[in-house]
Amino acid sequence: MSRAELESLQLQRLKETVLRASKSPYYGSLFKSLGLSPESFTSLDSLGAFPFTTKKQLRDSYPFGTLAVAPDEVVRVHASSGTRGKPTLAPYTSNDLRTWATLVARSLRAAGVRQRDIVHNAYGYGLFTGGIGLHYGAELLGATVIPAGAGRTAQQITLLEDLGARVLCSTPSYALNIGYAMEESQKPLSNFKLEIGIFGAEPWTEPMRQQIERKLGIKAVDIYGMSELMGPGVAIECLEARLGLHIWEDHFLPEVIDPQSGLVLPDGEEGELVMTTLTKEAAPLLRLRTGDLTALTRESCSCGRTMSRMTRVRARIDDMIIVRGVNVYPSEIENILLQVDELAPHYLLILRREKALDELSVQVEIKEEIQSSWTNTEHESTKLRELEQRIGQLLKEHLGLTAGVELAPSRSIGRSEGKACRLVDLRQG
Ligand code: DLL
Repeated sequence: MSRAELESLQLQRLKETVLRASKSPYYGSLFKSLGLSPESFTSLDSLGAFPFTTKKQLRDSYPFGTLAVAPDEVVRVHASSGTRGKPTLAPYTSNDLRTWATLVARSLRAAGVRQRDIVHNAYGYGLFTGGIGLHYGAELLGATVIPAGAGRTAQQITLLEDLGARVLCSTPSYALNIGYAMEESQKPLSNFKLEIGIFGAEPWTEPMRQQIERKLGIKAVDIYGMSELMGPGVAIECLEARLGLHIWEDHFLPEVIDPQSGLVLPDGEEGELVMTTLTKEAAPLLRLRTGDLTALTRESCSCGRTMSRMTRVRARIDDMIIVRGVNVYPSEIENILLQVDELAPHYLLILRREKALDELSVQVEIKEEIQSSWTNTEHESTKLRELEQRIGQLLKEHLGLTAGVELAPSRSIGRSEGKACRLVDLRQG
């Protein structure tokens, strides 16, 4: 689709969306207080005059303030992970579910999944949209789905080996966990038929992608989504380029803003992703601030797809840590740690408050083979201390961060089955 065709479709769908949204209690009263009528939206640019919707506003309108259809038209409800307070709910009409499955099928196709494939789905099933979202999309594509869900890792490995899945879907941290468990089971990679991984739902880095690809012998593809918008399948990397995630712009209208000023940023500049849904019926959203940091590009992609791409989400704005005046995101620390050869990709960031100052300590596991080659040698403690100092220096040099570094024994840091929890905040006691 050309840009002009796409924009005309977007405008038509935006007008329908605004009309639909005006029927919800939340947007209805907002339109009234702003003196706006759905007819005010005459161009895509006119959306710029509309205020943002924040996650706090969604939480405050819990449970169904943004519902724009009669309750009996709702056929399913999911919820955001709710790691920060009350969850927000995501209601769907039957059309919404059809659109969702279609977009996940389209995403999987772009990631190289085919009808003949076996898809092992290790995203959690339930209120979280990962499991069920990937499930119905893969089925619509005609693939065979193994609804493994998250957890029981030993059984996952048996199923992967016996059923010969070519595609693994999970969070990146769980994929790594599965990779380590496969290694520990001492089964050679040649026993498995895995070739593609569809990983998302949490921030991850390029070095993490390389580690996962090496451990599992696959190509890893980044998939983005959010329950309030739909679930997984809002954007995905194409297998051909894996250079930014194509946003399905016939269903979502993306903007990137400066999180402080709220001004819309030009393509290529990193800021907060803001999304407007274009086809959602049950709970349409206008200019939702996602809290995710990314940049947009409308440059053409070598795969031939014309829809814009977003760069890999660098971080959630809410996850920013401020240590002694330095602002840092967990993924930036991950980027450094995973490039140190002696370290395993398992880490935890612990934030404490000492005499009114925030202190960060970085706990990271040392690779098992390194640990065993140093254990009980004369230089063990010197080597450990030198490595801690080297990591501390790298964090200082690259991020300006002063942090304590603690090397943790192999397998001592808890493994994730869903979204990894990297930060332990002990500041409130
Ligand atoms: O995580 C939906 C999903 C499921 C996406 C499976 C991909 C795969 P929520 O639980 O509502 O929905 O969390 C949404 O997760 O705002 C981002 O902060 C983060 N997130 C999702 N995908 C990515 C990604 C699902 N590829 C929140 N990279 C979003 C980085 C991601 N962060």
